[in-house]
Amino acid sequence: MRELRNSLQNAIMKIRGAPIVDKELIDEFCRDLENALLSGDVNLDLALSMTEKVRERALKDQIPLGVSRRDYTLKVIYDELTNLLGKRFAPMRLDPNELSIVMFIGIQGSGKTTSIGKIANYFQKRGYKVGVVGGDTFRPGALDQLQQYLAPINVEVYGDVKEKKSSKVIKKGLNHFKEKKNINLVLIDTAGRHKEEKSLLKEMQEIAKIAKPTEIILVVDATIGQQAQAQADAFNRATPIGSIILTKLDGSAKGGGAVSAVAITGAKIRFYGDGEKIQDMEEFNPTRFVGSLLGMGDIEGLLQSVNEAFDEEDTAELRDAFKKGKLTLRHFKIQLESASKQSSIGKIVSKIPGVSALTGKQPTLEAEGQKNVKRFIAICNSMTEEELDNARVIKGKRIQRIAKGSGTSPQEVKLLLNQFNQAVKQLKMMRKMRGRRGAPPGGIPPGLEGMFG
Ligand SMILES: Nc1nc2c(ncn2[C@@H]2O[C@H](COP(=O)(O)OP(=O)(O)O)[C@@H](O)[C@H]2O)c(=O)[nH]1
Ligand SMILES: [Mg+2]
Repeated sequence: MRELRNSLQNAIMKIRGAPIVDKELIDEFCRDLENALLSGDVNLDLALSMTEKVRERALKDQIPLGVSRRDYTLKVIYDELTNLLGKRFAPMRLDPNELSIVMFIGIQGSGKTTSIGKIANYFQKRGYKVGVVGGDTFRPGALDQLQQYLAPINVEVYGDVKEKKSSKVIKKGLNHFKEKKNINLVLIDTAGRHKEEKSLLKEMQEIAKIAKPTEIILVVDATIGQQAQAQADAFNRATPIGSIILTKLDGSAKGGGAVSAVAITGAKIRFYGDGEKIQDMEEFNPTRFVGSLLGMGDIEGLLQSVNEAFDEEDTAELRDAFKKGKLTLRHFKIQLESASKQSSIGKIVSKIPGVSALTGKQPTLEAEGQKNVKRFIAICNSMTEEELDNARVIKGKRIQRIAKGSGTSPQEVKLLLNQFNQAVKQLKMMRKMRGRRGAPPGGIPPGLEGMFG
């Protein structure tokens, strides 16, 4: 995973660091992205179609007002990677008031025993009383390994070295913990002397008959890359109560292949292992997983600001105004209102020069900025329809009246008008600079992008 992470992050750095995000840069980025995915063992078709989608969306989507093409492109990459690696977050939910029985299957060496320790630790931390049944009677030393691994967290392991039949040990172990009343989660380790899916599923059915598990977890070694798909697919079709743990995502160059391959089968990936220690397991949350893959710690903030901009109903109207070069105070008011709704006003509003001057430029002055925004909205609200449509009629007495009506000062009204006039000028200049070159269909006219950061 490290290589995939590094190459993705390198590609993204180019976008983050570039002064202008244009078609050329997006093309270059998409080539890098494709290479990164392919060297991360992601299936060829998946990698190609994902890259194509990123290119399409980054170039042709309507970019919401107030969002830069850079941020929007980053969001698109993020969206499409999340799609690729599994949209669904399927946390494991057990009923603490009932006895839950979770059975682990998987081929030998896939990481069952290790994962049992990790799951035991995970649920113990969440208040569960956990017991483990050592059902691997095949491998010598299997019980020892289990006991040693779980000793530090004080989880009892039931086993019987003299009993050679796995089903018998499991039956006895379950009875043992059922009698102990205080246990509410039993994890069952199994042997995995299989080479292929068929015998794996057969064993699953046999033990399931005895144990009647709440959930069956297939443990898959991610270093097998795309081959994980066949296992996950067969398993996913065989049992409705099945989920998956992917192991060894720490070391493997093929981790991306395994995750994407399992994701397309629609199987629920619950956790992934990223180390040998008992703490080395994470919930598989595609959103967070992709965030860490892209090294975008601030991804939540970025998504939020883009989504907030998307929510803005008046975006289309504003976009139209910019396109036609006809900005009115009405648009200014819409922008102020949207600014007042946004959480990090400094960050967002500062992208629009005319408005940012009104709200205070420094993000640290957020509270101050919010107050100012409210005053300027009040000013707009005290204007007549005619004034909102045509700012030029606002002079002398009218300024006095608006100030009075809004509980502000004539200076503030003038400040608002000044900023508005400057924004209009800026808009005209930008349009002139771009000449008559057309705007992309539906998008922000290229010359105006500077207004949005
Ligand atoms: N690096 C790494 N090693 C792991 C992980 N999970 C399991 N292993 C190692 O893989 C080997 C096989 O694991 P084990 O739990 O015994 O597999 P089992 O045969 O399915 O029970 C052991 O050496 C584990 O330490 C993981 O997430 N990361
Ligand atoms: Mg084992």
